[in-house]
This record gives sequence, C-alpha cells and structure tokens, in this order.
Amino acid sequence: IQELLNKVNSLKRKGLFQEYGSIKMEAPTGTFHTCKQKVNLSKNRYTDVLCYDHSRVCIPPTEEDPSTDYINANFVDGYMQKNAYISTQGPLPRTYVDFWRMVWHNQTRVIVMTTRVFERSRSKCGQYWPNEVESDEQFEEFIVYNNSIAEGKDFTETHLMLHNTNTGESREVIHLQFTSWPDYGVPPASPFLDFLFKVRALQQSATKEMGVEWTDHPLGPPIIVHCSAGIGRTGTFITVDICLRRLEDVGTVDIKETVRKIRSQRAFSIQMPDQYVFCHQAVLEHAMKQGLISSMEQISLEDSGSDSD
Ligand code: PTR
Ligand code: PTR
Repeated sequence: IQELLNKVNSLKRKGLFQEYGSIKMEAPTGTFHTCKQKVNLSKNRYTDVLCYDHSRVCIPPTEEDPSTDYINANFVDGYMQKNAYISTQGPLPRTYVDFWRMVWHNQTRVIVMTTRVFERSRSKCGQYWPNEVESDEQFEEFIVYNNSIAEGKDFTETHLMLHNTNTGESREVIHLQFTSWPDYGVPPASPFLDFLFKVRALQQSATKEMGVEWTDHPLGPPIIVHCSAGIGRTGTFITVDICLRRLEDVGTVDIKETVRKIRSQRAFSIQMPDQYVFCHQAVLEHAMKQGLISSMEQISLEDSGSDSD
C-alpha cells in the first residue's frame, strides 16, 4: 500500500490520467454481436455502450418471446470470486421485466444503484421498482413489494420482496441507492466507502440466510451493480471493492490491472480519468483509516508550479 501511495505522489493527477489513457487505448477483448442484433437494439439504453458476447448475462427466454435472451449486462469477477458482480445499465421501461428475470435467475439479493433516476432533468434510469412503502408493482410473472425505505444522507436502503407468481416463491431483495454521486464527477470518498461497506454487510447477511446452497461460494450470488450506462460509476464501485478485498487479503493493490481485467468483461468500465484517480484516492483513504499508512503521510495529486490542467 505504501507503494501505491508513492506511485500516486509521483505520478500525480497528470500521470494517472496518462495511465488511464493507455488503458482506454487497448483494443476490445471480445465481440459485440448479440447486442447489435436488430431484435435487441431497443434494449440498449445507449447505442455506444455495447455488451460483450463472452461475458453477457443470458436471461431465460419466455414462451411469448423465445427469440432472445438478451439484456445489456455482463458478469464481472470479484477478488478470487467468479461472477461476483453483474454490471448493467439502468433499466429501461421495456427491459424492467428482463431485469427482474435476471435478478431471479441469478438469485441476486443485493442491487447497487449509483445514479439517481433523474439528473439535470434528464432520465438516467427508469423507476423499475415501487418506491413508496407498502406499494407494489407487477412485472409480468413477478410482483415486487416495497417493505421499507430508510433514507440516509448519502444513500437509501429499500427492502423489497420479489414474488414469482409462476413458482409461488418469494425472496427478499435489498436495493441500495447511492444518491451523492454527482453526474460528471466523483463522489466524496468517505460516504462512498461507508456505502461500500454497507453493501458488503447486507450481502453477507443475505447470503448467510440463504444457507447451505452458498457455502462453497461464501460471498454469495452476484451483486447487481448499475448506474445509467453501467460502465462509469459501476466500474468505479467494482474497482474499489476488488482492490480493498485484495488489500485485506494480501496487503497489496493493483488498480491498473484490476481495471484492465474488469474492462475485459464489461467493456468501457470506468469512463472518466477522474474516476480512475478517485479509485486511488478511495483505496488510500481506506488504508489511512485502517492505519495501514501513517496519518502523517500526505496524498498529493496536484503538480506544484503553475501547471493547471
Ligand atoms: N460517455 C462520455 C464519454 O464517452 O467520454 C463521458 C461521460 C461519462 C458522460 C459519464 C456522462 C457521464 O455521466 P452521466 O451518466 O452522469 O451523464
Ligand atoms: N452515450 C453516453 C455518453 O457518452 O454520455 C454513454 C454514457 C452514459 C456513458 C453515461 C457513461 C455514462 O456514465 P455511467 O456509466 O456512470 O452511467
């Protein structure tokens, strides 16, 4: 971790921007055929945010629409855990049902949302869950109930009940929405870290409740993470989570390799140079809080002198 601090202090913002630039230049590691098929085009929120074929999440086709199993979502590996996450776009009204099918099919218990529904009066994500306590909404074979909402300063925790009318089963799904991430920006590190640890704690208790079926997969079913496009803020969240897990396990961090690996599963993950810099800041902030680096150390990102870019 000391190495990371030295790296940040010597590269500074400018050097990290360059490093991010070199990652961004790398060619895609797979194909994008399914997301470009005519039947699937209207299921993409952004025409330029494509979904790799090799890691895409397939949803079970239904009788009414057997032609496609497509949703703009990819499995992303965690630290020593295959498919720890699903990175996806903010659902569109025409993909709400697909989204809930994906939740059900993958046994997901925790949904992480890092955008608001509207930002600067533009729609960034559909209102795909009932957002009033004790209300419910039906999405074809699913009924989603809102059991409780706890609104904090930086994030909102909503407990949903997902009922599958085909099988008669119900599952609790926790929806965690981070509300302090400004669009075109990065969040404040401390609330972001609190949010991340809240996500982990809820995933852990949900997994414990699930019992034996997950004992050989101790971190549980995939956590679904989305923002608007499912690349910028989503990629940032996953990068920091993976890096901190590795830090906790073996005491080292490799942000560059982590981002490259995530990008090989969810194309374009981490959208802006500032988000790349933020990953470094968040990891260092956590390390300082944990006393892993001396609180006397300074993180200095700005070049001295009059250089202002
Ligand atoms: N997509 C832009 C690019 O290709 O560089 C950058 C961008 C990143 C635009 C994030 C908007 C972003 O955030 P928001 O969804 O909050 O508008
Ligand atoms: N075409 C959009 C743009 O360039 O702005 C795609 C886009 C939108 C990319 C949002 C990234 C975005 O950010 P995030 O993944 O954090 O929602």
